[in-house]
Amino acid sequence: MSGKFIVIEGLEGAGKTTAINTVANILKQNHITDLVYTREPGGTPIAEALRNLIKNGLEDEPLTPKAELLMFYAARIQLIENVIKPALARDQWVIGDRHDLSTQAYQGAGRQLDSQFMTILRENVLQDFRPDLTLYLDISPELGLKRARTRGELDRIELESLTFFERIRNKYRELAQHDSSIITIDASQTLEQVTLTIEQTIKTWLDYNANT
Ligand code: Z5A
Repeated sequence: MSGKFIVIEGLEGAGKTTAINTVANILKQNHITDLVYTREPGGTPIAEALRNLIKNGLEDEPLTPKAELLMFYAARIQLIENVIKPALARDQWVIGDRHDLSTQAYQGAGRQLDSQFMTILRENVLQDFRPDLTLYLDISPELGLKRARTRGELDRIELESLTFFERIRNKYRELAQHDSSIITIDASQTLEQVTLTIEQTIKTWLDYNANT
């Protein structure tokens, strides 16, 4: 099989880190060993600098929602052109911690940015570049934030209200329902159950792709 781009998505505390390791293990068991890991925002020097700005802000200057959106796309296109596309061209497999679905959910629904503006920006920046598969880890904001808080201090986005995260979750679910390349995983289950579900999902997907 040629290189593929698999993305893990979900609210904070959904268990993306564990899911990434599970996906990598299954791929390796299937002799797909040349893996590249990405995270968004980030993954190149410029994108990492943008990540720091997005997460922590700078001095007291308010970051406007539109500026935040543009920074996510600036970071994303640096990553796509300089890391993801070259890796796929070398037939490596890329496992991404978040991608554009996050922007649709967080900036589109969370920040409630104009959908026409978002579509135009996405089409112009990404053109037809899309992940081959996205695993969306579905969890309530209450449970996700509870898990995330065990790790310590919250960043600028994590300090948003519960209704902000509820809008994001609803958007994720809506987008997943209408896109067959997005598979929803119930992330409220125990770690063992989530791991098992992801293993089965990836195996089925690999079998399907090997036979088409
Ligand atoms: N953002 C955006 O707004 N727009 C965009 O376009 C993009 C991103 C790309 C990135 O922050 C922020 O940017 C994020 C979205 C926004 N902001 N928020 N809020 P980040 O990269 O620093 O954080 P994150 O992506 O949200 O990752 P995370 O907080 O590390 O979440 P996670 O990776 O899903 O969580 P985890 O570390 O795997 O799990 C959390 C804890 O729960 C950990 O102790 C686990 O052991 C535990 N856990 C995991 N699964 C389970 C189960 N099943 N049961 C019990 N305990 C579990």
